[in-house]
Amino acid sequence: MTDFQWDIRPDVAAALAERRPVVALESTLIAHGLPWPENWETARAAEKAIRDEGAIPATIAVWEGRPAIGLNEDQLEHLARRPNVRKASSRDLAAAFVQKAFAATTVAATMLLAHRAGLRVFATGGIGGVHRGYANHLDISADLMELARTPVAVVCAGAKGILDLAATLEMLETMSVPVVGYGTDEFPAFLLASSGLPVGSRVDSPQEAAALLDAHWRLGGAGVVLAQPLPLEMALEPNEFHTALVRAESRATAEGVRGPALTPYLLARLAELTEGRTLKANRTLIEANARLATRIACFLTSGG
Ligand code: PSU
Ligand code: MN
Repeated sequence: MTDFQWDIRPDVAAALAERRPVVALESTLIAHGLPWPENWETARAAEKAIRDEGAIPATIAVWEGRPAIGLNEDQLEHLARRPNVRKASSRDLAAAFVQKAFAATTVAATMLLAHRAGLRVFATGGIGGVHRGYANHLDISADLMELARTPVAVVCAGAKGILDLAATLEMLETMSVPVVGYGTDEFPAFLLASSGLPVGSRVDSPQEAAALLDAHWRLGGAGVVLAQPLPLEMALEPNEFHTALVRAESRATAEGVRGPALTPYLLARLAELTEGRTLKANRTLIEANARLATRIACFLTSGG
């Protein structure tokens, strides 16, 4: 592969060698997206969902400077408990390797490492995107850039409501990233029932999703956003969510929170302001995405 040392968990390496399905999971949502102990519970629930559906989970991070493909139980707990873990997007990986750092990987960095290790399907909660107010302060997640260049399918519940979803979709269109609704014609809005924005295409089964991915990659295409809505009964009430979001945003502005710290900050404030409802919904949708990603990965490896 490359000349730095990889930590590929043995069961992941065996599955890859035998062409059995492996599903990638990110670590930023564990280290920065959710508080203890919900982060640890969510990480374990996602791994279990993947195993239950018949694949091997590989949570990806940087461990003492080594790209880790598949954390063990102790490592997962460590990552969930440890304060001050670095948040690494794609451009931060090289520094994390050289400085022997512990780093949690964002969607972008997870895609990059997953692809280099030979994984094609990745499950998470929501991708990063274009932040609200980008006209005043340009903040666009590198997740979008990585989707434009790296051939990995990201199974998610859309993008977080803390983002400008319309601008995020425009940018994905410009960069030729397919945005595929799973069982829906609308782009899922993460914790909310609907975004009112259309997706580029729709599939209704894991088999159809796998066929679409295969066709896209045969054409030399890169990343794909495969978005499924969270179960309706878990969705947050839009007014409640928006009131909480406006409050969280004005606190972020008042406290001068910007850049990579902004996403974790907003997510933490939203959890407080909704009395934990965002956390519960987050866990539910990550588990559901892990299941769907596994079903798709099974079709991809069986050549279907
Ligand atoms: N969505 C969540 N929780 C998270 C993230 C997304 O519900 O923690 C993380 C993902 O790792 C995503 C990152 O890749 O936030 C985007 O951060 P930024 O906007 O700084 O690129
Ligand atoms: Mn940013």
